Formats: sequence, structure tokens, C-alpha cells
Amino acid sequence: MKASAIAHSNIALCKYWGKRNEELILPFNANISMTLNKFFTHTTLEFDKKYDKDILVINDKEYANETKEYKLYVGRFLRVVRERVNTDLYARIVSNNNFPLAAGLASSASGFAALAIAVNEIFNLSLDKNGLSILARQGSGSAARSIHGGFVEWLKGENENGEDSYAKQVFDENYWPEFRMIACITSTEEKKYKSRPSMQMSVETSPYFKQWAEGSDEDVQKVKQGLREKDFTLVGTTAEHSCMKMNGVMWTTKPAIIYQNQTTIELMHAIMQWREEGLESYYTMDAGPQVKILCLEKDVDVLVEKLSKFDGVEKVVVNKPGYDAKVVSEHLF
Ligand code: 2P0
Repeated sequence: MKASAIAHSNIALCKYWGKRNEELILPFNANISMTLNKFFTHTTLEFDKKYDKDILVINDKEYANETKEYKLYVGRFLRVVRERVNTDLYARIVSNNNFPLAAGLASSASGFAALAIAVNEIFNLSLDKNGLSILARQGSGSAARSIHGGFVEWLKGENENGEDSYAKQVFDENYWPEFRMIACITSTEEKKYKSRPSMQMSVETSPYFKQWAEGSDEDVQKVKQGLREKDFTLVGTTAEHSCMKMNGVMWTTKPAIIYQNQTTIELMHAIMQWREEGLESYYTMDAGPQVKILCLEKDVDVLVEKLSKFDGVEKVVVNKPGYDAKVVSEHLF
């Protein structure tokens, strides 16, 4: 009753922000992401009668059952799993991320995708990719996308039961080998506002939420067209605009949700300035102060040189499109 899996994190080109069903984790709007080759989670999951409660260890730190990490996220997911496979066994989860936890680098995406893969293996569920994505989605929305490598669209679906809300691969990791996403770490502190309650506050209080949700589907179509035609400008401008529209909603939530720090803002200015000077790159941010920069391989060296000496940037990691989540034989305990 033990299995291990690896899943890569992903960064949205068109963002997900807001649920139409909180219980099943169903989004208001479609969204599309790129899976990252450098950031991943390795997880081992075991169900056994020797456990008298669930045990959760992430990056060598144990999270008790009273913590919000357990209650709001992992414990909730394990309840979904127990109901589905009809067991009352407790589980031990040991999970390692090779990147900072909860700092807006999609640790819940890779974490719950890896868990879904391990659950499928342990209980012989024989889920196909859609089924795996639906299971991962019930852990964390963005995890639906981390089942796949390459460029991935999460279909918002129409049905109330969520059976048509899963992610599918649009293009695999080999389709556009020159495409890059440079992650600039500007802080490794845990974020102040967790995505889950924050996006719900946006749904309830931002006067722009409705427009945000309605405009997103068109953005997804534009990014897909840009990918299909390998039109970097179309992908980049659409992604940057989607990020800013999401931030418009975040900033107009009551109380305001502001993830940027000073370095984040200075990087945004710099990227726009460099673009005016002919260096074509675009920024995107998520629920944290890190900046991810979309660019093509030909500009990576120049950008990395500039970013490495940028005040406030702690680390620069160049990502290519990454891989499908998968079962691995190496167990962490
Ligand atoms: C995204 N984010 O599309 C957006 C952009 C953050 C900003 O998905 O409540 O951890 O678990 O479904 O997936 C982060 O939210 O939220 C996220 P839940 P999740 O990547």
C-alpha cells in the first residue's frame, strides 16, 4: 500500500482565479499553463493500519493535523480519497519540493498531482489522464494541469459534478524547444495570503470579477493560437495581460490582495524597458512575489546576466517545458 511519484509544477499563461464550486474545486474560467522542467515534487504515500492518524511531512517538516496545510488541503484531499476507495486507513505522506514551499511557485500543483498519481497506483484505480487530472483537481485546482507535461489547458467544464473539468495537453514538452520561462525568486518567505481563501474573497468582493471570468476564455484561445503558430509575441502579450487582469481583480478585492514586493515591481518596469530596447520578454506573476519571465532561447543568456545582478533577485532558474507526472520506484521512507 505504498507508492511514490514525481510531478512538475506549472505556471499559468492564462490564469485561474476563482471557483464556481469550492467543494469540487471547479473554476469559473478556463486557463492554460506551461509545466516547468526544473521545479518538481517527489512524494511517497502509504496507507497502512499501523497508522492511527495521518502523518504529513513536507521538506522534512511535520505538519500536525491542526495545521491549515493539513486541514484545508491534505486532510481534505485524503477524505475525498477514502470515500472514493472506501477505506478507513490512515496515511503517511512524505513530500520533497526542490523549490520554496508556498511562495507562489505552484507547490500545491506539483504536490497534489504527485499524490493523485500515487493514489491511483496504490488502489489500482486504472485512471486515464482525464481521471488523474480530475482527482488531482480535488486536491488543488492548478494540480489538474500538473498531470501533463508541455502546454496544458484546464477545461472549466459545464457539469455540476465536475466530470468535464479536467486538464488536457495542448502540446507536449518537445513541441517548442526554444520556449523558456525564467523564474526570478525575489523572496522565499511563505506568502501572506493563501490562494484558496483569497480567490474566494475575490469572487465575493471584487467589482471586476465578472469581467475577469468572461474575458479569460478568449485569452486561452489567443494563447492556443499563439502556440499553434509559434507566435511568441501573441503568447507573451496575452499572458502578460491575463496576469495583469488577475492582479486587477486581486487589488480590488476587499481587503486588497497584493502579492508584489518592491523587487517584483522593479522587475516589471525593467522587463517593459528592455522590451522597448528590443529584448522581447514578458512577465507573469502568481500568488506570490516571484516573477516568471517568458522568453525564447536566443535571449536567455542576456536576460540571465541582467537578472542575476538585479537588486533583490535572490535566484534565477531557467525553465523549459517540463514533463508528465509519473510513478517512480524510489521511496522517501
Ligand atoms: C494559476 N494560481 O492559474 C493561478 C494564478 C495562483 C495565481 O492556481 O484553491 O493553489 O488549491 O484550487 O491551485 C493557485 O491556486 O488553488 C493558482 P486551489 P491553487 O496558477
